[in-house]
Amino acid sequence: MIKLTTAGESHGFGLYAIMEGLPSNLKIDTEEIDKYLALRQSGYGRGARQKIEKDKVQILSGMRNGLTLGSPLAFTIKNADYANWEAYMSPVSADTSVRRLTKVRPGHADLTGLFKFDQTDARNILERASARETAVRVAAGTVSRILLRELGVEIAGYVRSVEQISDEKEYTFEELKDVKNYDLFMPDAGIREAAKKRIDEIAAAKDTAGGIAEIRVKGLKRGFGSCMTYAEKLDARLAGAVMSVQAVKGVEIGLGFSAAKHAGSLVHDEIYYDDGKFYHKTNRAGGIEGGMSNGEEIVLRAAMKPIPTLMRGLNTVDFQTKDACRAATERSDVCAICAFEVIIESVVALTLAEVISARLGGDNLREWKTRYELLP
Ligand code: EPS
Repeated sequence: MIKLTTAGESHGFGLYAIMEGLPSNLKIDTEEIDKYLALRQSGYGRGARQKIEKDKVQILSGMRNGLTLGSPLAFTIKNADYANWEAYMSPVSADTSVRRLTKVRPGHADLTGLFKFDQTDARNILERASARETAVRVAAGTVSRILLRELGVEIAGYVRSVEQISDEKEYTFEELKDVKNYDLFMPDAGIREAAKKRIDEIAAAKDTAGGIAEIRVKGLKRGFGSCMTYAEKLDARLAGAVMSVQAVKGVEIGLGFSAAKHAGSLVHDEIYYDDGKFYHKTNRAGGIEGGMSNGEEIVLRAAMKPIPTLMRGLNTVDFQTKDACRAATERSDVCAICAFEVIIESVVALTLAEVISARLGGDNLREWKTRYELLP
């Protein structure tokens, strides 16, 4: 079964991952991984740290001459910023008296983490809580994406809203294919420019913005996930995985929250039969019924809260002196919604790869493909 473990601090030596359960003979193009790593660093509204980091994956084991071996795939992404931080972050000899963070930031893990891990310097909390960790999940997600593609399953996504600037149109999967060519992943030029203007205004006010990303999965056969045990339900798996991404405050599948506002006749997808096939004319369920994929496109939306490090600071209390103060800031992204979109796509891809591996259980790619093709 596919399983991912990650490690690494934001200003430590690097980020690490071990991905178990991949089939052998999967061709992995590291350039494709680097492409998604670059996309994760792109987007209107990102901050100065991204000028320092140029993320590249380095595969350390589990692969030979571009093909997986079936052994754990280990890989790393270096933190270029470590060169500036080694004196304070070295695992063996660091000066922990400087770069301390005690002006705990509302909305971050800082304050609760200090109590939970019995620390006095929130640096020891934020380094791991940081969304820098998502780089390695994007790498694992891209490996998963490559695996899914072998089965004919494809993933796309876009930014549906930035703060209150929202695109309520419904796009086809094909219409979303080029959206990542824009500096803000919104398909509609007018809405995109309005959102960028809003990001500029928010930056000028030294504030931050969140938004909503929508992810689509096309080509997944029916029956992934299970109605038989709650832990196996596909929607539960996806929602849990998406919620594990830093800054997520909400997940919707299909109509999501708006399903609660309509009568059943406007919410459920009626079933038809023609030409030897069962089908729906609508996809309000977002491709999942009874905790299982139903063969329609999976439609998932995730809401990102505004990044909690504000350049103008928020009111807080210094953990050490107990004096009221403004929260710590060094630098911050204003809006990381494009990064967020890439991360959510990656997490969805990884979760689907896990769920598919649980059902198919093959050791090599040929087995995976043969078993998948046999499914109705
Ligand atoms: C982050 C704070 C910023 C972001 C970082 C996540 O880093 P720094 O504190 O070094 O300025 O740039 O994100 C990344 C480095 C990344 O690659 O996404 C945070 O506090 O979560």
